[in-house]
Amino acid sequence: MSRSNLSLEELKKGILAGNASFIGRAITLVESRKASDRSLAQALITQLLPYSGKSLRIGITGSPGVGKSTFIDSFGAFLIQKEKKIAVLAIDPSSKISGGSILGDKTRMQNLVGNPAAFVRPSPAGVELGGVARATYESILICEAAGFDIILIETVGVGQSETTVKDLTDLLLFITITGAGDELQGIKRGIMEMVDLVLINKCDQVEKGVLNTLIGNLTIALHLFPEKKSGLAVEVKTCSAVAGLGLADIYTKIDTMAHQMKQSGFLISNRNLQKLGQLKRSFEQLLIQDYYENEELGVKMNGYNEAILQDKISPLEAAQQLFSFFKEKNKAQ
Ligand SMILES: Nc1nc2c(ncn2[C@@H]2O[C@H](COP(=O)(O)OP(=O)(O)O)[C@@H](O)[C@H]2O)c(=O)[nH]1
Ligand SMILES: [Mg+2]
Repeated sequence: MSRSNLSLEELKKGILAGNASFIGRAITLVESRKASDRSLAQALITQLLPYSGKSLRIGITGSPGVGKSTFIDSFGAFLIQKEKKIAVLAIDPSSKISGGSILGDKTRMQNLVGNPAAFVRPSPAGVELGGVARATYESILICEAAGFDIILIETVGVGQSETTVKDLTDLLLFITITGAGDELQGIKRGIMEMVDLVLINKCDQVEKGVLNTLIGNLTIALHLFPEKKSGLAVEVKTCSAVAGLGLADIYTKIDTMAHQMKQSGFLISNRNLQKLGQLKRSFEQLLIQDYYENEELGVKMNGYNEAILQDKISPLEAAQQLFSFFKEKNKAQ
């Protein structure tokens, strides 16, 4: 059965029944940039919206190699033991360059791959971050309609991807290890401000004293920031994804945080803000796309290059002229 001969109704039924193959196809559909796929994808998402929203969405970030995928695998297995259904998605704008990272991640998730209570989906390769963000959001909705209780979204600590995952999730976990220097780097890159829980992984291979120093430094770093909008304090926990240490404590913490966020109304208000932010971002993206698909405008833009380089016109003035031209053109259509 190819995707094209699946009707919207069949796809929806398959997803609501939690059928992994249908969920996979639906995600492939929302990842597609073909105009015909987009309209089908949008119709599907609209149909699924009433069934969405019930999961806890957790983002997981940290530098490459700290053990994010391994943690997701062992924590996911732990959650499955607690009768939870787990979906794993990835936001990886660098996959275009690193190529093998997607496969690498899947091989680190042996507890989850093939487990009926789990669904693992690597990020689309060769798609720019804006496209990955949209596809990930729609994939979250699909997984929620399919009945997954917890959605874990892995992202590499590269550029904008952390902000993107923050905008798509209820809780952001930051994984670090001793010797990574994340106490300072994390502050510089603005991550410490965004995170809800910090995990020090690989504690199986670290001396207690070294671990305590890092916990102390991270705690000091976290205190530099004002209270979070959620009202929850950011804690530092330790774990070993490989040895399965610390998972129960982390689960209790996350469960408590989720409960508190629901009680206070923060979970809903935060998601509402995220939805409205997405409207704005999606609209901006369509505008930009429209612009770049306009050949005439591209030619006109290039026409300014020489004049700008020779300081005959300022880049800002040229932009203004291009924008006026763009607006006139759209009016004429
Ligand atoms: N000793 C130890 N090694 C770990 C632990 N977690 C992950 N690793 C190893 O760290 C490496 C990178 O892990 P991976 O999950 O791919 O990291 P990611 O890039 O953050 O997703 C792998 O070789 C893992 O086996 C841990 O808790 N203890
Ligand atoms: Mg990984």
